[in-house]
Amino acid sequence: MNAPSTFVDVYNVFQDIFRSASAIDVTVGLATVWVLRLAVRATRKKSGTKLRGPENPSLLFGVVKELFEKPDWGAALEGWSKEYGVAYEIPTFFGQKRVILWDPKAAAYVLSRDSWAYARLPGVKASIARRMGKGLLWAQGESHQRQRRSIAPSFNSNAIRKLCPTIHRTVDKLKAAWEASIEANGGGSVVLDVEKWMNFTSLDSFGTAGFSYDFGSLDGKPNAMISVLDAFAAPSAQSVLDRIVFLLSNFFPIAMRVPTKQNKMLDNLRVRLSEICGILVDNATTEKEDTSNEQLSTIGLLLKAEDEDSGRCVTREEVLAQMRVLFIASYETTSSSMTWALVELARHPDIQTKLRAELLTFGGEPSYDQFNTDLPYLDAVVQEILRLRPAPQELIRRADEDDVIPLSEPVRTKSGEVVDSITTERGTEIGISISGMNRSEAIWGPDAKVFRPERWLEADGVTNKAQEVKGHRHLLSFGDGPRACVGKLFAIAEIKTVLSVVIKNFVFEMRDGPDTKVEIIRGITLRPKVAGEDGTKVPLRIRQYRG
Ligand code: HEM
Ligand SMILES: *[C@@H]1O[C@H](CO)[C@@H](O)[C@H](O)[C@H]1NC(C)=O
Ligand SMILES: *[C@@H]1O[C@H](CO)[C@@H](O)[C@H](O)[C@H]1NC(C)=O
Ligand SMILES: CC(=O)N[C@H]1CO[C@H](CO)[C@@H](O)[C@@H]1O
Repeated sequence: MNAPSTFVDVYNVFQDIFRSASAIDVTVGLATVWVLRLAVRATRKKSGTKLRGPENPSLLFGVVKELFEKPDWGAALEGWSKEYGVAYEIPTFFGQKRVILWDPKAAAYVLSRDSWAYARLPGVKASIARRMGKGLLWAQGESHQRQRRSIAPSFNSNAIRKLCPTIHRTVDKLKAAWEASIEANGGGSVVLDVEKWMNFTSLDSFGTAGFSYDFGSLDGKPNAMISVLDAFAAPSAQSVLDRIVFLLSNFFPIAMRVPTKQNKMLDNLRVRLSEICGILVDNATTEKEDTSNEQLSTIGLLLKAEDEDSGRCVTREEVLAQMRVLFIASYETTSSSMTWALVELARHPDIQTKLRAELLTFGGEPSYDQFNTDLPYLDAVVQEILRLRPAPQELIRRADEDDVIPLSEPVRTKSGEVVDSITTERGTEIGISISGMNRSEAIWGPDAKVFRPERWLEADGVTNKAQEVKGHRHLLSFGDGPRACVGKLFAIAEIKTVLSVVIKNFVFEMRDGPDTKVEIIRGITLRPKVAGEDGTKVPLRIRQYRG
């Protein structure tokens, strides 16, 4: 899930290089720039539709610097879409360009050809290989298709239906832990860092449901897995060499092979992650032999799929690579969505009360199917969180071949011609802003930026334009096409289980009242942070609901 942060990484690297005053750094920096320019010239696109877009304010940074300094990145992209139409070009580093698609039809088209005609940026791919190995997130074309076939059954609706009770048991532990905290604090209320608790819930429920392994974070057990996963996500101290290697890898992926300090650290984390996953595989192999156990977990299904695929055997290293991908891809995304959900509900007490009323009326512990049919307001709240607060911000691809991308409405090109499709050359970079399109006024109407779950329940709440967005129920939050999130049903089941248990049993308030300012921290995902907070990022006041 490294892709969304590429922009940010590259920009940070630049800033660091230029902030350091030493002559040697500046010299090395300039030499890098020169090499990169040569590389860019060699790959610069020559034909294809010339789209309009913002002027280039800086040869080095393009508009990236400007974008990065704005708190509201999506708004800038949305502004340009109003000015230049549903497809436009923005200048990025070293005079490179990226085509921004602000169009549901075009986005659906590109994502449907994902992994064949469109691929991740080479530097991103190299960095995924370094962090996780050559698993699903890295693979492309046939290899991707094969890996996807072996993983998908572990996450289809039948599998998730069986896993739901297990997820529930994990969430019961969260409830017990919060009750104990409130009790220990005198029984009234307690202020807790919900992000930390959502991290624990995310890891423990994926461990127990997917791998029959309880990491025990909710029981207060310190565990190596959390520290490895958090270390992967943490911005690390990089040497000048690290930064240069990272920049170069976007042009020459092979640069990622240089054994810099940062790369050695990533290798080390990957090894530690593999060790932990190895234990789970060994345990699951025993489980597989026990035929009386019909509730096979994810890893059980993964290993079983390997046996039935008569042509070929999946190696242990491939299974481990898959597990590394699954843990990294599931942990922070799910945790950040659940944290956002609690924050939005704390900021909107009326919506929280309405949701609680639905849950209380329903009564018991909903099954997978009841979640889908009997709790419409819960469903709407989750959809609205995914729309307004999607974990990954954007999908970036590079065309592997020349192509023609259809548009839902015509755009005017640089030369003034009006076209209803654009021609792109091999090598063209494409950006699809999930966080922008999900909140676009052109797509969702004038209240696009408001947290309003009701829109999902009203007959005309989802506008015609939004109906054109493919993806998961008109949202791009899980991507779309052959590369769309494989774990989306799991993620939704988990978010719904957490909300159904905690909203029924507790009341959430912003510690300093409903008007508390919430900021967005950009990392691998976009996470909330209460303005002015340092350590504890999202403190919420939690008290027991007593009717
Ligand atoms: C709310 C939570 C989640 C969100 C918003 C989310 C979002 C996404 C998105 C947007 C992609 C496409 C990335 C790209 O094309 O570059 C993706 C891919 C992926 N997700 Fe998720 N995800 C979530 C939870 C999960 C969970 C729980 C799992 C684990 C089971 C998971 C496993 C994956 C995997 C393996 C891929 C790569 C699929 C492929 O390349 O074929 N995700 N996710
Ligand atoms: C939760 O997990 C994310 C991702 O690993 C990490 O960056 C963050 O610091 C964690 N938050 C807390 C409060 O531990
Ligand atoms: C291995 O699996 C068994 C159940 O199959 C479980 O009781 C045990 O805790 C697991 N041990 C480890 C180290 O995963
Ligand atoms: C979480 C997130 O990325 N939300 C963004 C959705 O898009 C709007 C702009 O349209 C941003 O302001 C939000 O930050």
